[in-house]
Amino acid sequence: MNLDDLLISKSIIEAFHEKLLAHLKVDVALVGAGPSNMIAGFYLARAGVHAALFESKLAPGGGMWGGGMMFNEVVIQNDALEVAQDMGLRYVERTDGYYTIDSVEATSTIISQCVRSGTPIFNLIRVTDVLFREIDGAPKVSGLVLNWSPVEKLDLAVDPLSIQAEAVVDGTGHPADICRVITRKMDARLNTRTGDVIGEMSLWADRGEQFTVANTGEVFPGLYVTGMAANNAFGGPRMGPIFGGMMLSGKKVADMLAAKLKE
Ligand code: 48F
Repeated sequence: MNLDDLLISKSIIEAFHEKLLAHLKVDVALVGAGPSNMIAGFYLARAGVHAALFESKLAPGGGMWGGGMMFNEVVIQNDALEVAQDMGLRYVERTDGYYTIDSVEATSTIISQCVRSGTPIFNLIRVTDVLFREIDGAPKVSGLVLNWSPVEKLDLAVDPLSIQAEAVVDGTGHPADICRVITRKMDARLNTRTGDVIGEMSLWADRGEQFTVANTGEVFPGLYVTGMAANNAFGGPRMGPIFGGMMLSGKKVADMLAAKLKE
């Protein structure tokens, strides 16, 4: 076979544009490809929900690759075993109810499961803003504003594009980037104690894990939080290299949205 360079370029351009056009209007737009949002993407696709995930970095995976202090293993607890099994993760039991997973295998498996389930990950795209609309007289987050990540990094004056979504999930981890857009740009109040992103507290695994799952949900009409973004928005203790809470949070937001969209 004689390879034609133009056909290689044409194939990539056509395939990417088909994928992007198919996701200009989605049920759920997920921001940030950390473990919680990728797990949400997997369960949403499994429930038949049309979703897409946008990640600013080259490699999806967020804070899962490096394990604890670069020891590339993560811990999950008993409560998250069902999610781990759904995701096809292999784990080793250490001591009563504590399991370890190779963090490279865990991250790559979760990425692959999310994409293969039907929720594509658009990497190298940064979400810089939201579409903020009044629907029946009430404000609602109705989509995302996107730009190539290098545009912001290089401070280039290039206008973004936007996509429409019934719901947006902030899974941006520690910065809770999308929640901050609401308070910074729109001067609106989140559904938190202060109306703003409260910020995370010092590490306490037990409390942090429970807090994250309990506070996963809608933080503003049309905007949901999952994973560390939920923890940060509502002001809970961080939990360190244990990932069961992230998994349960991703599943919880997917279940909530699948049920809501069915209504
Ligand atoms: O932080 P991250 O891994 O999210 P998570 O699912 O998981 C947290 C854990 O990894 C860990 C932890 C658990 O013990 O504390 O930190 O909550 O991933 C967040 C992803 O969001 C991307 C960022 O590059 C990362 O991959 N991101 C952040 N801001 C934006 C974004 C943005 N504005 N647009 C697109 N992606």
